[in-house]
Amino acid sequence: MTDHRARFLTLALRAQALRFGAFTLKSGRESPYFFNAGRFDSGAALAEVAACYADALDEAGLEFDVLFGPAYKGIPLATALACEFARRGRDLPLAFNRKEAKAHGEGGTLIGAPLAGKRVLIVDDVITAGTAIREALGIIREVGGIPAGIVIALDRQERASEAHAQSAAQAVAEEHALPVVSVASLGDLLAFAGESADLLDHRDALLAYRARYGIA
Ligand code: OMP
Repeated sequence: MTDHRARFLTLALRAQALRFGAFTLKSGRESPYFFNAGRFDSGAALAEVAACYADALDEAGLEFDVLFGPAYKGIPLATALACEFARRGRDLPLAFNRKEAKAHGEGGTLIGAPLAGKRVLIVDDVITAGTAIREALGIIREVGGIPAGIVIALDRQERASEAHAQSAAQAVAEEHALPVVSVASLGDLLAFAGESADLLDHRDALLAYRARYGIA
């Protein structure tokens, strides 16, 4: 496992951003694990997670002009990533949206750098069925932005429905001809669980869940 994957999983477990038990997902599925990026709730944790995103992006070699963080969880992640790129000598414009349009002041739903004509990288937390990412693609295209790729912390590698053979991330990548980069995936978490005594107890539940909803 490459370094940023193991670093990210170690951090996520330490921050309790990755938890095990019984969780109902947005899709209605009952999952034995849940990733809550809201638990990266300190400057140090966000800086560390942003470095993992930046390393994953460097490895993938994606090209983009501006970062876009979808509300809400994408906002601190994209912001921290912009700070990490600046620390590495690359000052990138940053934008994000609000969920409800504002009728006064500057108005609208977009905040930050203009997206029109720019290659936009979406920075988000997790893909399960792909609904949140599709919404973000719609917002970017509406204002003339050019989606250039998607980076997420965790790819849960789930099929959007029984009828699909591909994972939701693969389907989004194919449908929109876009690269989807994840810092880590369910497969990485399983490999990691195989090496960690603390996670061994959860491994069977994760494997059963993957057998039911995951890609082959
Ligand atoms: P999709 O829109 O189905 O891809 O799911 C992504 C969204 O699900 C995230 O933005 C979260 O709101 C939520 N989610 C998590 O945050 N962590 C998980 O481990 C799983 C989900 C989920 O409900 O699928």
